[in-house]
Amino acid sequence: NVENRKWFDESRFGVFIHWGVYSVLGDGEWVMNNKNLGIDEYGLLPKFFNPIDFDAKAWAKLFKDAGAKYITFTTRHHDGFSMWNSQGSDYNVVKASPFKRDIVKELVEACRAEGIRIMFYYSLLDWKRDDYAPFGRTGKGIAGRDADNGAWDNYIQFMKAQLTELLTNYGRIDGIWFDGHWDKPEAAWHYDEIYSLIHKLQPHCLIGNNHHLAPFEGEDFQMFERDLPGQNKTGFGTAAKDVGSLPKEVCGTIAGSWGFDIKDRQRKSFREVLSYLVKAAGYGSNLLLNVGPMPNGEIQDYQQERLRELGEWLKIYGET
Ligand code: FUL
Repeated sequence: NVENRKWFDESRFGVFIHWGVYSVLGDGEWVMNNKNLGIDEYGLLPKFFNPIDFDAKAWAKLFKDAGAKYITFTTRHHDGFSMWNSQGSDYNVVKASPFKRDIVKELVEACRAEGIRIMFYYSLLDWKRDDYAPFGRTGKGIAGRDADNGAWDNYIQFMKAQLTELLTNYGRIDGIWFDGHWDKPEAAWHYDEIYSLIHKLQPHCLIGNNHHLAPFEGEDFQMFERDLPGQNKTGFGTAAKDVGSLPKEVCGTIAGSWGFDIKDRQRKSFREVLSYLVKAAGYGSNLLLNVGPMPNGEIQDYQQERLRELGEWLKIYGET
């Protein structure tokens, strides 16, 4: 629906937030797979996730000052840990961490109070659940999963139940940002059912999917990972032939990695992030610029600075 997409098409700037129990290790959000941590080993991380300095209002204020029109928050990344009080899985921040607070709820409320729209990142791929078997392209080295106990229908039902929670319990949500498609063949995902469920629950809710292909039926915007539309320089991008006519969104990071990485040796300068924003806009695309908050709940100073600098720039040059 073109009307529903209008705000997005005009937004130009959003903040991406990668935050989860992986942040505790300070080695990026793929650490479970990259270091082949077993289910029991990785399963200790929620016990250490206690972000006492998390202040949703301060984040929302920062995003507002940055000139962001929306945020996209990792409600559940590939590690399968839910950052809200999920009924569908006890492996969540309220039930499995000492923090016991519903982070999605706090963030949604704080951003909404600042007039910032909310989108939810949601991973299709799951490195933890047994019903996700047979394993896809990733996660094969993760010990402790029961490869014989796949129950795909069950997994799809589980995703539907979680999406229903996210789109029922948190008020108006403006988009779902799917990721992890590439782990399984397209037919596995039952997109027809999942997309229609989303639009049934919240008709205006936009759907995007990070599959690096032409948009599929039912999607509302097309995303380009770490690349400008059609420039597949990083291998995460999309070939020019696959650039469609939907509203566009380029996503990139301020740091080198998405989730908190303590080494963090690829900090982008203001000139770099600004040129990213301007180039994306030149393609008629939004920039979704990522921060990777630390396990204590703080966003690193230099990432805050980049956001504030962009906000200052947008205040002067952002209006058309
Ligand atoms: C990718 C994911 O695998 C990364 O961890 C990150 O979330 C990026 C935005 O999308 O496909």
